[in-house]
Amino acid sequence: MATDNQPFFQDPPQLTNTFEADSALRFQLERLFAPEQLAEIRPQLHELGELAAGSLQTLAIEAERDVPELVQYEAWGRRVDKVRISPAWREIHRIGAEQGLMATAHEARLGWRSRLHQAALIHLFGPSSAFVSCPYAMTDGAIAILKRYADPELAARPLRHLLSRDPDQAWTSGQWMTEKEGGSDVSRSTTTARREAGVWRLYGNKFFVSAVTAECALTLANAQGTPGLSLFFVQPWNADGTLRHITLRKLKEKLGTRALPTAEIDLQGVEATLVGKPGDGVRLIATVLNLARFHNTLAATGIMARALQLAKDYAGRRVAFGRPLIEQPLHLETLAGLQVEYEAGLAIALRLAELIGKVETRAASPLEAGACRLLTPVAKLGTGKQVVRVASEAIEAIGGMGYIEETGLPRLLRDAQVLPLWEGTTNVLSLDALRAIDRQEALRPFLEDTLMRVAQVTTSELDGAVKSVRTAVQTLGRHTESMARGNRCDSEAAARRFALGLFNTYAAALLTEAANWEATRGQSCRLTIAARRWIGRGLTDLAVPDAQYREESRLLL
Ligand code: UCC
Repeated sequence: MATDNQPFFQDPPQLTNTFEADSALRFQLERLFAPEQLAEIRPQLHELGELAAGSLQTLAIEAERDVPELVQYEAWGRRVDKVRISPAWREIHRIGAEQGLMATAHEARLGWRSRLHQAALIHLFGPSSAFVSCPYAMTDGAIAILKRYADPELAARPLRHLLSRDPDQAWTSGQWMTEKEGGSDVSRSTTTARREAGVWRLYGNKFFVSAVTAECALTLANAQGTPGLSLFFVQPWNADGTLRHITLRKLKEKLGTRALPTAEIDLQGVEATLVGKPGDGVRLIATVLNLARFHNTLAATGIMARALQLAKDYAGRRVAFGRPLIEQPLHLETLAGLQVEYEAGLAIALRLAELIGKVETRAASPLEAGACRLLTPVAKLGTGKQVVRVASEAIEAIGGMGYIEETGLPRLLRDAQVLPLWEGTTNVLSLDALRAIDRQEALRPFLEDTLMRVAQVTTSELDGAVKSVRTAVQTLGRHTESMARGNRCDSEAAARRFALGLFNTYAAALLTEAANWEATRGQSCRLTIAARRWIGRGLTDLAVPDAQYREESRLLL
């Protein structure tokens, strides 16, 4: 309170070690790792949490202030197409390499749990990385593709760089997929690959090159003489920072991710190497898409954690109507609701990490492999929606000052908004869930895995939760059967509700499983509360917009 001599200044929200402040993350890791494994990785998680609250965050703020600049012509009139990048952005890359954000997953020192380890690192790194996390998302996919499908001799050098923990050696990879004609419908791509003097050369335009400064990229093109799109590997940059047979049309002005140099480029004969079989490009790039969607999920959980950390900290510092916000009943309930959202999203993200790790190390059962295929779009679309809600509510929880840049909250909301659309919008992902069900028969394993999460629950306080999960699984199963008998338009029109039903139900099963683990160890009942509240909101809303309903929708519009 202000006195005559001392004016009032509000304490701003403070960031402290983001790992130690994240009780949800620490709880889940304790549950999912063997104690000796957790003891091994804990010091690194602590260190990254410290960096994320300190010097890494300072670099991210600097990178956002000093945004990338396209230098199209040099002083003497020559076209150079260079991208000037902030030193802070480069430094964040160096920290990413030193932390082994890619190497951790692919060296697989902890077997399939290495993906979990990596997930925790990306979750902590993301919100203080000025979206350097984006090139890492694409790099992860490129590594997987090069390992699996490229000629080993060709792949050896890029893989060495992409996996390097040495910041002077480390590369990242881009993924150039979107064209003017095709963002979601990639089959409309017009880029061509021509065979010239024994090498492939690419011609066309790529409209959303998310991180143009990456040292290499995977891209799709129509290869001469082959139907369908083919996958190519490109190294676009010369050592002097100029582009090889590529011109840079512009850097995009985006709502968020402002430090990230996203470009439109013209391919004018850049040399490329075919990866895999000609015409197999879309099927191959699905591996990259799926890993990028996993990273998108972690970007969402990272931002949710950060927004909540700031909102909770502030609620303890800000006094209104005679007491701190955290003691105001409605404010408390609002924050608790956001915490439940976050706990659910995090549980799903970490389960996806487990499943991906198992599939990659061939430790997955067929059931787990099927569940992984369907959980990937479901996790991405569900957390993509959550993060915008949570970031927006966190701003509101801080009030007018939450709307002010210095608190760091506006950047979180801007950045959050890319997550429901990057690498597939909510609707595209909902249709991918249908694709996984139709083509890979992924529903049965997904639902069985959901039931298995609650099969071992022994705590009687969780009986209601278990029952709700089982009922929701039955409802989802019945819905799918009736959709299979109905017409395609109906199931597509209902796909988003259905996918969100899968998300809600799977999250409920995971929270219940975790609550049981917590209860059997005699710990607090935090997760029981989270599971009950998550389920209390309702798990499925599967009303099918049939032909008449859609006609009414047309009238509405
Ligand atoms: O544009 C973008 C930038 C936005 C803003 C960027 C700002 C920068 C900030 C970044 C911050 C991080 S993002 C790009 C958005 N576009 C996409 O994500 C693409 C969305 N479209 C899809 O996901 C489509 O479903 C396609 C392209 C994957 C497939 O479409 P098609 O042409 O209909 O293909 P098909 O016939 O359905 O699938 C071809 C094959 C099939 O294999 P088979 O024939 O063996 O069954 C499919 O089963 O690929 C298989 N397949 C998959 N397999 C398709 N998708 C998958 C999958 N997800 N997993 C496994």
